[in-house]
Amino acid sequence: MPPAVGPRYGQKRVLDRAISRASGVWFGYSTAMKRKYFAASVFLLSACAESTPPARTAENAETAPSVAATLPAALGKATCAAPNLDDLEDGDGRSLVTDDRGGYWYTYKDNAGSTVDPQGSFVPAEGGANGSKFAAHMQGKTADSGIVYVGLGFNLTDPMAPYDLSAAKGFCFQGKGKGPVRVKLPDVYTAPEGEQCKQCYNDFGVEFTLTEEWKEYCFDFAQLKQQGGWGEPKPALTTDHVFSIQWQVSANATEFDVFIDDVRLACDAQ
Ligand SMILES: [Ca+2]
Ligand SMILES: [Ca+2]
Repeated sequence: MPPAVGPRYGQKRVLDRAISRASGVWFGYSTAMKRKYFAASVFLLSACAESTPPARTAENAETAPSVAATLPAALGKATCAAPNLDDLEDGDGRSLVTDDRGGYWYTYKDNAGSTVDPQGSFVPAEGGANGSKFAAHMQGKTADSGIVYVGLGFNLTDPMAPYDLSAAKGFCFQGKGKGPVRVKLPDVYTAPEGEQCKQCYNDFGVEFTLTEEWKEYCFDFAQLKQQGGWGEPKPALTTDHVFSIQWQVSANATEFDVFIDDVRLACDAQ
């Protein structure tokens, strides 16, 4: 099933947290000395943590894994003859199997106390767009403080691999519910699975606000931006090496109720 998809803290942040926990033992030592002593254990801690929060500074880039020299090959290529990514109508947790696609839906969340339902195995919810039977759904509440994130998404392929969406100009989906949402597309330069980024998870995306009624949202790939102030800035989404599509809520203390349906590629001919 799906790999870890959440963002991570910077190592310094984790380090300082570990130092803080052990402060009673460290009386008389400078913070710099404590950081140095803790470095090895914190490296292990950050390497093993499945959903540690995002790197928001560049100061510890030199401690991150080395960058791979070449991009991994795309597993498949979308065509505009088969633009549908998923309509959930078969009632299972796998996106539409066509053009080498067919990755699985999942939800994910931080370790700061946010809640999300469903969690674990994904089952489509009843009540889809345009009178259809099923949609993808998540609901819950984000934690009051800390760096929070919850999300719903699917990988384009299974096993998870880069996939070529460059035949399309963008994508569309139906959405309804409650909450500020960022739809984002982890690509080969922003997802750790691409083996290119040292400070990953600042994916190209765009914010929108859901309404109570179903509505179609369409975005060109060229509209998608990274967030400012963290991660590794890139000029644009690498449309021929995309891993996933995710709908994420990142505001603190926010109740969310997100329904997504009829996810498809948008092509010039449409
Ligand atoms: Ca399915
Ligand atoms: Ca549906």
